Amino acid sequence: MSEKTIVKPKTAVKPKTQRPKLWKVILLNDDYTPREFVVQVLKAVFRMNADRAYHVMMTAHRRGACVIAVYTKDVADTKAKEATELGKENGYPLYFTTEPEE
Ligand code: TYC
Repeated sequence: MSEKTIVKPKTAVKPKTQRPKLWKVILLNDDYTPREFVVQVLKAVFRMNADRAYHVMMTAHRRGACVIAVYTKDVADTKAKEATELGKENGYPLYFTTEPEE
């Protein structure tokens, strides 16, 4: 038997931390929902302050859509549904959608 020991080179193993993919919640503009109502929904469902809610609402109003925040898929879906539902209950076509981040 050989006395030689085979030394395997140690390769540094990068620890892989699995981050869940995040989903964007997007606010879509429409012609009917009152601006103030959109602001109220943004404050209530997405915990925004008045200034931020107004800014986000105006961005969607001018550009047609605005990314509101990113969450895990479950949270994004739930919040988008809840916010859309609030509009519906009040007779408005206000719509929130979700989309995966790149
Ligand atoms: N465009 C609406 C209006 O002029 C206001 C509005 C803004 C509606 C943003 C939806 O996502 C929206 N009353």
